[in-house]
Amino acid sequence: MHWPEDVAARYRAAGYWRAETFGRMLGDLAARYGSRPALVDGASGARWSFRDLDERADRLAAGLHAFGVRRGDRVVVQLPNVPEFYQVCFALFRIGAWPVFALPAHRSAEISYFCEFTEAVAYICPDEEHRGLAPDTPALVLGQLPEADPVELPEPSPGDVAFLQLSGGSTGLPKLIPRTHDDYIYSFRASAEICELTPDSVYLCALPAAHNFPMSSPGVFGALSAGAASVMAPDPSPGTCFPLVERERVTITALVPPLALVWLDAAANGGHDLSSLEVLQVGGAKFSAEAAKRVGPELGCTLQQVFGMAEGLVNYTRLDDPEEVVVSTQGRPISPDDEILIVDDDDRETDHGHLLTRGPYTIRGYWRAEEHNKIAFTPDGFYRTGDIVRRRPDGYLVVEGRAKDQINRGGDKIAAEEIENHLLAHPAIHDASVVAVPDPYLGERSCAYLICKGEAPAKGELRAFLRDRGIAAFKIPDRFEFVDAFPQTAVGKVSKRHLRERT
Ligand code: OOB
Repeated sequence: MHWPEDVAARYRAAGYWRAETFGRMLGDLAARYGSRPALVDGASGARWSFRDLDERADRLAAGLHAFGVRRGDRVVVQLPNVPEFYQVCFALFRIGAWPVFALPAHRSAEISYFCEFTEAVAYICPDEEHRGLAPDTPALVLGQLPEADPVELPEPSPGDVAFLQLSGGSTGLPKLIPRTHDDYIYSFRASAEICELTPDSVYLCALPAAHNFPMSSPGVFGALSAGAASVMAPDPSPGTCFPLVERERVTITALVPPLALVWLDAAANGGHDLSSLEVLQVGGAKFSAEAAKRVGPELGCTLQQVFGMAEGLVNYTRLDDPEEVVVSTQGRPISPDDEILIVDDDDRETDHGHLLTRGPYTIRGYWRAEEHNKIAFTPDGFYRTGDIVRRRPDGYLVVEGRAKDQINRGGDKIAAEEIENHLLAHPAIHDASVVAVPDPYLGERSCAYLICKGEAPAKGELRAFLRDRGIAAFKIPDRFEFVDAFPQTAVGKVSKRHLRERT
């Protein structure tokens, strides 16, 4: 699962891995930036300084330790965008326990799976109603988290796993991504540099805080590492965020493409002073060149395209890149040591095909997924991203498509197989195949093609059935189509390409 020792030594020698841990990083930041704002609660206006965050992390670490949380234990964390999100992260990092970052949209099917699979010792959730999502795991509710006087806790090693992030996935069950202190801290420090963050920058966390993009690209961790403040927005709508941009003089934020479109349209109506905004990052799904061209003129800020993945590799357009590069590419990697390999279906090198990558912050394997790792990684440690890209002569990447069996619904990732398995549990369904269909707003929506055993169930009944199985709402297919048979490939597998072409 880890990097070979000679590779690790190279990353240390190059200065990427600096033998730092999250816990120590926060202590150093508190010493350096003390009373400067670290986190602002967008809803209440509460402000936490670097020192506040450091002290609250220590008190919570002591409380969680007294509760029984130990080094290496897993704790499923499902919290909204509030400063406490980061208090919980740093408290667990100080103990050396691993947060498992669930999304706010996850429901009982996902949460109970994460708790069981990771053998979590606790589930930290937003409110009392969430307790029931994981009935067998002790729940700790926001607002009642255990705090105690700080205790001495041994520091974890920089090479240790710091947390488990979720993969977008293309298999029946989501895979867990082990990120270490060394590798993650490098990725957001280098990102903060690329995004030119200074202590006077103000980052707006508009997307769900648990997602890798607003967490580390450069995200809140990158902002903290640069001594900058982060504003936690309760939701990403212009109605919520525009007043926050104005009030807090936000300089940089990150959105997925559909939200960027909503922001562009809302900005045209005026009413808020967005002049502090210097950089709008857009990523998570392909941002069309037409929409990209609108950002500069209509929002008065620099667009930065971000093509990243929770498994590691993140590409950015640079802030001084010419417009042509910014609107028509998805950037280039963070690190000179990010290795990019583009191959055809037979793993022969080309400049337009499957993207494989390896580097100082890209994992070498999913956690407890030995069989899947044989498919998802090459024997020499390259991660098969499942993305189809083209590399331009200048080294910039253009995302051209996807080979993985996934729907990218405006940045929300849906593994087709996961939804097919839920549909197959319905007594009237004989076979199911879930595919992406193009959508002008979300980029893609999901469509379930179904073969029924007898009479087709009502579509409303199917939606209710999936809701009752406890899956996140964004995974419920936008469309259902009933068919007698699926088109097949030459070898007799379901041809999703032909299914997609039917719509
Ligand atoms: C980000 O991370 P994930 O793990 O939710 O999803 C990764 C996948 C990529 O493999 C790719 O298929 C797609 O999302 N993707 C993009 C994209 N950015 C991500 N596809 C086209 N254009 C883009 N700009 O989505 C993520 C993680 C860190 C930073 C930004 C995004």
